[in-house]
Amino acid sequence: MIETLSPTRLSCGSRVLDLSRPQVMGILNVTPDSFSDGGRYALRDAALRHAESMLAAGAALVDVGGESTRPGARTVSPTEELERVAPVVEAIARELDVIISVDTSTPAVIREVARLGAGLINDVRSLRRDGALDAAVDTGLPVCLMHMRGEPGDMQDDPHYENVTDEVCIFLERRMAECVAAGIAAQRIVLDPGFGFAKTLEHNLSLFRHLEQLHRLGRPLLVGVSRKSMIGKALGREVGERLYGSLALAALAVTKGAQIVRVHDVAETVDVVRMIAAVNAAE
Ligand code: 8Y4
Repeated sequence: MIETLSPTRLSCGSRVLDLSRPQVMGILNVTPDSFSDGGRYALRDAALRHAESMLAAGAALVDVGGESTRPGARTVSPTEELERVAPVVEAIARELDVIISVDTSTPAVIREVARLGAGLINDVRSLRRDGALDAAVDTGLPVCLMHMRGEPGDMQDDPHYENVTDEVCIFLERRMAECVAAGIAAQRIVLDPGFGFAKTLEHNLSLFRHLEQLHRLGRPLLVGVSRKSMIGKALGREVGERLYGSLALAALAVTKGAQIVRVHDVAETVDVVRMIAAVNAAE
């Protein structure tokens, strides 16, 4: 069994995340595409119902995101991002007993969702946008720092690494030190190698194989691989056909000591994670 030195509890605003067993973060998309003609509250209500079903399926966190990180995705103004995310965060905080993670890089969004009851800031840009670090410091919330190079729009343009695992480790160690220097206690930090962000299939597979090395940084690890193109490429599967590949990687991530897995298919992943925890609890 992988032994990690990471603490077993993460304080997330008014709630505590128990990391003595692996936890599932459910992905909640709040991009309005399919709700544009459903009236003012259709998006919020659909998101609330989705969050409720993920909570019932065993998710400890839901990750709310209002800005697409897909290559080529349209950029969203801070106002538009806030208009998408804030009502959803407010509704979930009011209605459900779940930790709300918000996938954002935007200072105004960080500050407002903290006020509305978010429990974790999940920033794929590791708080490198102007003002984001100060905003995160002020919230007092934990943050997930993720490895990425460049921006979502250009990150897949021919990425190169000498040793991807070493370089991801060095990046996360440096970024963690910068965040600590700015006033985010190390105990508030979760780390993420950023699968699919500025990495080829070979980079993603090698990074996954050596995932244990990231435990040297002494912080809980979050892994997000659900339905990603590394599964599509390795197996030759379209996005709708990646459940089994996603579950295999969730099982492997947890076996390698990842404390949080970020997934679309919560019920299926919760069974995988609970089964592994049951075996690991045996004599
Ligand atoms: C199909 C479905 C294909 C989803 C690709 C995707 C991560 C993350 C994302 C991650 C953390 C995504 C916001 C990309 N990935 N946050 N966010 N870690 N912490 N793509 O790996 O899900 S968005």
